[in-house]
Amino acid sequence: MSTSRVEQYDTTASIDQIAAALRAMNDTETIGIATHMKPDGDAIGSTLAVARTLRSLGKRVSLLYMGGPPRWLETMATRAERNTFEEDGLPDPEPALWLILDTGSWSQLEQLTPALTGRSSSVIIIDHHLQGDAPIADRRHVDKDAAAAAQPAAELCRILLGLKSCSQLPVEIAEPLFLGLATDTGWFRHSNTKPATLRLAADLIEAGANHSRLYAMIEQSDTVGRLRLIARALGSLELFDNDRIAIMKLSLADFEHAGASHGDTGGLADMALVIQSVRASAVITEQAVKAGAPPLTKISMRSKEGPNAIDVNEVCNKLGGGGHARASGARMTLTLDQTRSRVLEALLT
Ligand SMILES: [Mn+2]
Repeated sequence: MSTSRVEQYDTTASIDQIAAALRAMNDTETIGIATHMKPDGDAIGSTLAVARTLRSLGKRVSLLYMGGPPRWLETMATRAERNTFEEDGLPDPEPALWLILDTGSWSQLEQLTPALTGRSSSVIIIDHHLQGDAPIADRRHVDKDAAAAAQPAAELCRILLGLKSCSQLPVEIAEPLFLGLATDTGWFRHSNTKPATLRLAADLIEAGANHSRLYAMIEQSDTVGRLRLIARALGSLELFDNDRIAIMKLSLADFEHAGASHGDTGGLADMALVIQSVRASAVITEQAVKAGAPPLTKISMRSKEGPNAIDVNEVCNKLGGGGHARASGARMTLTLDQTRSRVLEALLT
């Protein structure tokens, strides 16, 4: 009799074991490092830090970003650290090992799927999300209590470099890690900010991370187009359920009129949470598709801490997505208005 069960998306390898596996890599073999589509501060920060650590140990590393990196990446990373799938394609030669940080979901690894399929023994995941696809990698470190992937990534860098404390990390490794922590916690304001998050942040500042420079780089370098896009999103605001639920939507025409790109939507879902009565907020954006393809939308959802807080991970699970209890997302092959109905239904039931 055979029994089948779905493998849980949980930790199967310690950071020590992952460090040992990376150390054991032959110096002629390439370690591919990748993260989720449209990488954010944590995705970039944790991958850059680990790549720089491995390179400093003489390892051959190939970093790859997919789906359009943020514009500040040019400030953070050298050209060799800014390879994109769109411009550079998959690494050549093919990596002997893939290290994926800040995701473990097929849906977030789109263009990498052919390279990763059927080779779970040579894929390692370091993540902090509640959901993922366990079959991608045999060795997974999923720290669901970590505020950012940068937390386990910092531990990996520390162990690889044989340091006692993260305060001893070289500044070029400490700074991207700080960026990951800061951006995934909304600059240490969100509920995922724990004592361990702040202790690591303190260590990284001690190591030389310049937090005010990073803040200006990330939060004070918007384009006019982004501000015009925010205006259009706020103009679309609808409130439901006694003003507890906020929904905003952006069409492709909104992006065009604002002179904005899809990379300009970061933080939009947080904005409606400034309304006292709002408990959960969703932003739905129309995505560009090839001619003849079904419509595609992206949903970004946030919720506020407090009594009877809405678990937007559960809500997004109903829509085929997921993430965290306070920050989650999904994609749907529907029109904007169809998605709006489904989002509302999922939030109200
Ligand atoms: Mn993250």
